Amino acid sequence: MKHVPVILLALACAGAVSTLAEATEFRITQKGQQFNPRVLTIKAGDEVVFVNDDTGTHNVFSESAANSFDLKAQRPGASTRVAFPKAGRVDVRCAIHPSMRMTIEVE
Ligand SMILES: [Cu+2]
Repeated sequence: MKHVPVILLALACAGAVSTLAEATEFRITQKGQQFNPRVLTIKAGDEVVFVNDDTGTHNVFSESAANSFDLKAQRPGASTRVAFPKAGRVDVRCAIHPSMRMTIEVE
């Protein structure tokens, strides 16, 4: 009888990748001068990788004091990991393109 490794199946089916520290890693892309997804709910301690899939530079930053960050100039193809240690709503913007907006709810 064949034994299926259940834990591996569970990891393969999850939409996000768990790390050893129990933090979950999410991914937000920037393409066509839009964030995808536009709304994301995560837990305090989780991490988000911001990926620039566009042809131009972006400058992602947080407008919220709860989790403040500024990725500065992020070139096409670059990805940057950000940790979100505190609960609260985080409004994410691009300093170069004011129409780029998204929200991360940190629970
Ligand atoms: Cu931008």
